[in-house]
Amino acid sequence: MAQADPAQDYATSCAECHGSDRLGGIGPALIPETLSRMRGPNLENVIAVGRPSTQMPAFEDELEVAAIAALADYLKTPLETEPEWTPEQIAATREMDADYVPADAPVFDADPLNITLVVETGDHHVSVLDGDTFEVLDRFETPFAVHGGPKFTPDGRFVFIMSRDGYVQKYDIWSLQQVGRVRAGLNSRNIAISPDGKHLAVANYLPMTLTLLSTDDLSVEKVMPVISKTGVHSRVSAVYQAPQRDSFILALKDAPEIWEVATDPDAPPVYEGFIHSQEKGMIEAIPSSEGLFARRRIEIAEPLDDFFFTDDYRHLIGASRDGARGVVVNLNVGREIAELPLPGMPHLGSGISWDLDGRRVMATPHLKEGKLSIIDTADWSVLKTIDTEGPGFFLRSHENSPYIWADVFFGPNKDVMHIIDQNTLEIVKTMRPEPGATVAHVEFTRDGSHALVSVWEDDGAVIIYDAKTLQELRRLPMRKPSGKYNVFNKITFSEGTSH
Ligand code: DHE
Repeated sequence: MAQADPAQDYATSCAECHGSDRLGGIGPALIPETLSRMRGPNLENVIAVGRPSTQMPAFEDELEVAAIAALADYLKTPLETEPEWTPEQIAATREMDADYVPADAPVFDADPLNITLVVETGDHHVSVLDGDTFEVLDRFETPFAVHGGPKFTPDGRFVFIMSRDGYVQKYDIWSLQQVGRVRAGLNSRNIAISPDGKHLAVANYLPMTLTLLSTDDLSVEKVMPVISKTGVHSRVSAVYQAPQRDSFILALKDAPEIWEVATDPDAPPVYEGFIHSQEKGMIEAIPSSEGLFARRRIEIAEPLDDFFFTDDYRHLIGASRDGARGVVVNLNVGREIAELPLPGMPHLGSGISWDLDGRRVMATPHLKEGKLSIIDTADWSVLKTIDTEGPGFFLRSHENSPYIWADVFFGPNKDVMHIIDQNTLEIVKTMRPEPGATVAHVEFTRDGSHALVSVWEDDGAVIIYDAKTLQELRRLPMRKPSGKYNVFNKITFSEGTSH
């Protein structure tokens, strides 16, 4: 039997759609950074039988089983050198839709602030739902494999959506039309919008950069290489908007630093570096350039990611590398101030906060253990640990709801949704709306009267619940719906949602 030659097979069968450099073309990038995240059918199976309802054909008639296995292994090998993705290359991918016409007013009767977007990962679309009638006003195609929350302009009119291959799509909710697209990175994590809605930051793994785009026309404003003070190049795990600070906060995957990037053109000097003086809390700072996109480094003991921020954005909790601790950083003084035990890999980015007996508390699920931790943000103690039927991924609540909705995402009970009373911290109901299916991620309508839950399967659905009685009202069929995002809850930074 002939020896398999995966590089040749790639060039013959894959390169035309996925790029000769494996960085994507009309098909997605085929690199380990993307493929290790691939869930569902495995890679060999996709090569053999293709992907239904996409342009990915089946290769089982052309390639032998051993050749398919060798090709799958080849795709999982890292690229030999880190590819460049310069501002010029980014700019060359920018496509603004010629037939886009900005509407003077919403082209529908629904409340534009009660629109909810549903990301349907089954066939890479977003459904635009009227949050009152649950009618689908539009269903548009997204780039392949959207990840993280779409980000809305402060007036709620435009939304930006990012794919793991680094594409950013701009969509006009009033006109129900795509405005344009650009590829801001080659493998990206998430996006954040500046408080004034003018700048969009894209956190990249490949290359190790932060791309800053103008939200107006998706043009490149700046590409910041991410290099630590000691010269370590780092991937950016995530970027977050810090509204009160008028900045972006960056989690660095490979370097013991947190970066703060100013989004206010009139920002006072932010600081290039810090020298800790002996006196507690005092810092000597070395000023860097002033204003827009000036960068400040906060040095920490080890890389942290998956941030939860307090409401005033003075503090963040990040997850430690060993997945056993939460580390609290005071962003004002720029140093770690506390640690708390959170074994089982806390998923702090899904954290939500509320008032409990006069205390400001937050809750976080854990990705490796079936429990939720409730934390007092005044003294950073763990108030309570709630046992659930398995590890969860997302939490949601709303100012007008007394309940926390907590999914179980992994394991045999992935069809479970727990309802927890915010005051007693007890599970008051455990639902199994679609036995055997993954049931996850909740979003509320603007007024908190309804909760929307995803049946995260290819022939899935969004289930609409009465958020008070917890009764199911309707099911909207959807293709593997994942996250759902209500415009009002997002632009007002509702305490019951992650940001
Ligand atoms: Fe996510 C948000 C990181 C795997 C679906 N995810 C986020 C955010 C981060 C993050 C930093 C916040 C960004 C934002 O919204 O701006 N996610 C990670 C990981 O590190 C992790 C564990 C591994 C990885 O593959 O990168 C991971 N995430 C997943 C999935 O496997 C999920 C379930 C399916 C998928 O789409 O890949 C998934 N992540 C989501 C969703 C959000 C998200 C739906 C937005 C939640 C929201 O309500 O805002």
